[in-house]
Amino acid sequence: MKKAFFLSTYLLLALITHAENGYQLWLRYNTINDKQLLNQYLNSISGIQFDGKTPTLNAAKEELINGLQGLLGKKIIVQREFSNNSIVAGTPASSNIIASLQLKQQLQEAGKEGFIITTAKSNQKNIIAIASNTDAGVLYGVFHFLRLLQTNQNIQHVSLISFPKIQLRILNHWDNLNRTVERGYAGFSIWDWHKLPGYIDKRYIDYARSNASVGINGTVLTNVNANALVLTKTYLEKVKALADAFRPYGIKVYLTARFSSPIELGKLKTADPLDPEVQEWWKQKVNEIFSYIPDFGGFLVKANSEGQPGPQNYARTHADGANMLAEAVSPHGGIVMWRAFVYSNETPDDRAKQAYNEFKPLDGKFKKNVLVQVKNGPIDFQPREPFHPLFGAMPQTPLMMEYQLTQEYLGQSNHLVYEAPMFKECQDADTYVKGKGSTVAKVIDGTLEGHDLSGMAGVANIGNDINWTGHPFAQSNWYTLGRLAWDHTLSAEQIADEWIKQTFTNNSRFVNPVKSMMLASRDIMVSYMTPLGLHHIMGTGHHYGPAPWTNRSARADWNPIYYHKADSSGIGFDRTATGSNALAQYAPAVRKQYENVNTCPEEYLLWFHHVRWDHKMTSGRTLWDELCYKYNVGVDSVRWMQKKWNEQKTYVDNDRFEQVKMLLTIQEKEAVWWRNACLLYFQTYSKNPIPAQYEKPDQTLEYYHALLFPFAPGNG
Ligand code: GCW
Repeated sequence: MKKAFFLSTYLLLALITHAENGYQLWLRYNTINDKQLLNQYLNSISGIQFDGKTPTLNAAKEELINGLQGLLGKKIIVQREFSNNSIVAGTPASSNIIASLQLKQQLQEAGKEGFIITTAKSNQKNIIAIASNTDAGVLYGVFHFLRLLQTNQNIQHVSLISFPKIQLRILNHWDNLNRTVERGYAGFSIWDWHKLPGYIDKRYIDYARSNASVGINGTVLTNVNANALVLTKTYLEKVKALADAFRPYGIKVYLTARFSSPIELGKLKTADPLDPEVQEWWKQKVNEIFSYIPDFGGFLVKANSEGQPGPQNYARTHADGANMLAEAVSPHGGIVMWRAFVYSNETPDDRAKQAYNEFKPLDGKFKKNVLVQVKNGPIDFQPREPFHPLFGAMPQTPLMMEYQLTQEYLGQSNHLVYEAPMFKECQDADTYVKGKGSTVAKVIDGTLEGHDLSGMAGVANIGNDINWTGHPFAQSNWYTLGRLAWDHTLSAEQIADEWIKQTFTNNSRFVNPVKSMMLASRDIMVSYMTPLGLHHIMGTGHHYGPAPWTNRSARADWNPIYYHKADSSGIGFDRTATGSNALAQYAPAVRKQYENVNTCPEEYLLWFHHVRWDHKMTSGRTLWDELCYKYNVGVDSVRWMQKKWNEQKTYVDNDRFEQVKMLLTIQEKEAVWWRNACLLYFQTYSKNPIPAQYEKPDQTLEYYHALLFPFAPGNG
C-alpha cells in the first residue's frame, strides 16, 4: 500500500516535473493523461494502414506512428490489411482503399495540398481516412490528425476538409554564411555551412517536420542583405544537401540573390539588368542552380535598399531587375520575390511614403512569376503600424506579405509577445480599394484581384538555441506564421489555444490564463514601448531598448527624433495634408477616418498627427497624461503577466517554468526602463509633471542616455 502510494506519487511528480527543454516545440507526443479520452482514442484507433513508399509518404507514416505511439502510449501496428478502426492514409494513387472511397468531390475541393480527414466505411469496417491528392497533402493531413489528438478533440465523427488559402508559405532566414543571424536573438544560424554537405544535422529534419506540421512549404536560407558566395558551386552543393533533406517534408528551398553577383562572381563589368551579357550570366547561373536542385523555388531580392545593390545603380527600375531574374527562373518554374522595403536618405520625403512612391507606378510591369513582398506596415516592423498603403494599390501585381517573427523591435527574445493579434490586425484592416470589405487578407490571398500566385513570409526567429527561438513563447510566433498562411481566417485565440495545448498541456487551468496573457501581450508591449502611434524610438543599430533622444545617426531617417517630432507644442508625425500627406496613399475612406485628429483611432494618433500636449483624449485626459497613463498601464500589465505565470508552477515542467519566469522578470525591468526613459525625455518638451499616482522614475534621463550595449545580439 505504502509502496504503491510512493510509486504513484513518484509517477505524478515525474509527470509534473518531467524536464523539457523546448526542443520538441509543439510536436510533443506525450501520452494523453485524460484517462477517459485516452480510452476513447484507444477504442477508435486499432492501427494504421499506410501503403506507398515515396519519401514524403514514408515521412508521414513515421510521424503518424511516432505520434500515435506517444499519445496513446502503446505500440502502433502497421497493418497490411485494414481492420475495424484502422487509420488509412494516402492518395488515390498510393492507396487502393483511399481510391475506393467516395471522396472524389472533396478531393477536388482540397486541391494540391489540402486533405480530408473523415470517418468512412470500407468493406463493412469503420475506418478513419486521411486522404489527399498529393503526398504532401497526406503529410499535412497526418500532422493535422495528430493535432486533433494533441488538443484532445473528439475524433469519433471526424469529418473535415482543409486546404491552404495562400500558396507560398515561407520562412525568410536572415542568416549569414558565417552563421551570425541578422536580427537573430536565438543564437547562431542552424545552417552549419562548414560541415555541409557531408553532415546532415538532425535539426534540419526536425526543422522540416516542424514547418510541415503547420504547412510551411518554403524556406529562404540566406539573409536578404545577401552574399553572392552562396551562388558559387561550393555553396550550391551545401544548399542541395539542405534541399534534399527538406524535400520529403514538402519544403522548397529559395535563395537571396545579390544583384551585383554578375560582377562579383562573373567578373562582368556591370550588373545592368538590360545588358545581354548580364542576362545570360543569370540564365547560366540559374541553370546551374537547378542542376543541383531541380525543384529550386527561386529568389528573394532586396535591391537598392540600405546599401544593397540593385537595378537603380544602372538607372533601371525595380521591375527591370525583377523581370530579368524572373526570365531566368521561369523555364524551370521558379519565382522571384522582390521586396518593397526601400527608402532612401537622399529622398527628402517621409520614409513611410517611399515604397509606395517607387512601386505603385510599376504596377502591371512585372512578369507573371514575380511577387512583390511588402512588410505589414510602411516603416519597419514596429510594435504597431497601420497597414502598408501598397496593399490594394497594385491590383495587377501579386503582393506577398512579409511579417517579422524575430522580435527586432518587440523586445527581441527577452519579451513575451505573441504576434498573432498584430498579424490579424493588419490582415483584417480594410483597404477599401474595392469598397468595404477589401481587406489586406484578400489582397494577399489573391482573391481581391484574382491572382493565382499568393504568398506570406515570416522573417524567422530560429537559431541554434536548444529551444530554437530563445524565448519559449517565441515558438508560438513561428507556429502562427504557418497556421495563418494556411488559413488566415483562424483567430489569434484559436491559434494560441492549439499552440498552448500542444506545447504545454490541455489543462484548462493552465490554458485559459496563459491564453489571456498571450492575447494581451502585444498590446501590453505597445503600451510600455510606443503607445498612441509612436514609433521608431528604439536604440540605434542594435534596436534594443529606448533611445527617443537619438539625433546623431548618419541618416536623418535613422534618428528617432525624425519619427516622434516632439517639441514644446506637442508630439507626433503629421502625415495629413498639412504635413507629409502620406495619408493620400490610402483610399479615401481610410484617409477620411485618419486625417481628422478626432476620428483617427487613438492607437495611430501620433503616427498621423502632431498633437498638442493638452489635446483632450477620449478618456478625458490630456495627451501628456494619457501618455503617462499608457506607459504605466504597460508596466502594470507586465506585472500582471508575472503574477499569472507564477500561478502556473504546478502545471508546467520546472525548466520552462523557470525560464519564462526569469524572462518575465527581465521584461518587467525593461518595461520600466522604456517607461522611465521615454517619459523623462518627452517631459523635457511637455514640461508637465508625471501625475502623482504613478511611480516616479528612479533614474535620471542622463542615466538612460548613458547606457551602452556594444555587444547586443543580432546587429552584425
Ligand atoms: O528593419 C531593418 C533591419 C535590417 C534589415 C532590414 C530589411 C535585413 O534593421 O537589419 O535588413 O530591416 O528588412 O531589409
